[in-house]
Amino acid sequence: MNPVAANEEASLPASPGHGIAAIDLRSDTVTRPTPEMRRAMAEAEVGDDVYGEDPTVNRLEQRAAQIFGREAALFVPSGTMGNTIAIKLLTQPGQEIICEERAHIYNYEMAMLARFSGCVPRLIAAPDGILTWEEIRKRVAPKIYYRAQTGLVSLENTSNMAGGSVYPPELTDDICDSAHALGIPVHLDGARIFNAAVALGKPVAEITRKFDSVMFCLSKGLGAPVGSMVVGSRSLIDRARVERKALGGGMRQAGILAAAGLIALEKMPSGLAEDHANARFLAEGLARIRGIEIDPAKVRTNIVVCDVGNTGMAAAELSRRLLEFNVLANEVGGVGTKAGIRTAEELRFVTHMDVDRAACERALEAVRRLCPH
Ligand code: TLP
Repeated sequence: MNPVAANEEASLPASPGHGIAAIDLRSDTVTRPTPEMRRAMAEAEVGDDVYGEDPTVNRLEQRAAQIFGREAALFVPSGTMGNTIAIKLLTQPGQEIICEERAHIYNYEMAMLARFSGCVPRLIAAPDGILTWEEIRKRVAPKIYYRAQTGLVSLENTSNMAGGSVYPPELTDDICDSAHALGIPVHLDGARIFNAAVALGKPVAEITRKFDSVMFCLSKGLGAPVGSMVVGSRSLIDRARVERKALGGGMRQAGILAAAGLIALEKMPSGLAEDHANARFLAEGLARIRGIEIDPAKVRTNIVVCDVGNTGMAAAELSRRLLEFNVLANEVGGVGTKAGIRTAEELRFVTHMDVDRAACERALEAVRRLCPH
């Protein structure tokens, strides 16, 4: 379908905000559990998971380990906790962690890498959020006793604030091999690794096999209400269980949540391709609006980050005015830089299972109405 024609036909609420369901493109974290998940939650067999006695959590952990081709997995309440635990296990206080400047672990995790692990970030600004070994190598600390040593490289796939960009597997393999050759472990913030896998047409096990630890989220595009997982070797996961308890993440009858997680893991990855197509559709429409900068060809997963600086409106204002049309999109400026200065006017649209093509058409039409032609 011609997206422009579709936009022109798209209908908007005559009286904004009244009785029309919101089109919530703020994040894929807003997805609600499916009826099948709710039934499974109600019927879940449970026990006390701090004693290792919750059969549903145990099943979820075994299944996640199997899917990722690893020895073990741990169910954690959030992606932030999963990253925090992995970073703690792979570093020593006083070390540096190399990551991209837009990384979630640096910008949105309340400085837990410093608070819990005693590390500092060594940032790299990379085109589209995709690091290479060549760039990383230049930031590895010299082996001199009075310099803080590089303790970890942390990658994010997909790279959220860079517009859901995807690492080519040859690049991540190369980064892992090269870092390991220097004795540096590599963590993957794979909150949206299933989106990357779908975009690449490869299994998650294949694209994550060389990382020392992998965190992925059940509660984003996969639709579970709560929960993330850390996967790795048996000894890493045994130690991860201790750190999870230290953080207050020991959950008791968590099988209620794991039951939804199992469905997220088994059934939901197949729906992600549709979210990706909707994001591309949104990006193509946004690219035609004067003042909005976005390259639709770069949109390969479910995230669209566009620069709205030339629309005459700040991103925060556009976000606020979209509310009049019941369209929700977050202003996300300030995590990346251009020539060392924080980028400011960025708006993010995230597609997911609770927004269909018609909703995306309505969202686009709302942006068109607000931006001068
Ligand atoms: N991301 C959220 C916000 O915190 C920005 C979002 O709406 O995208 N890693 C990545 C790459 C993430 O995008 C997120 C959440 C996390 C980790 C943390 O997951 P939670 O929210 O479960 O702690």
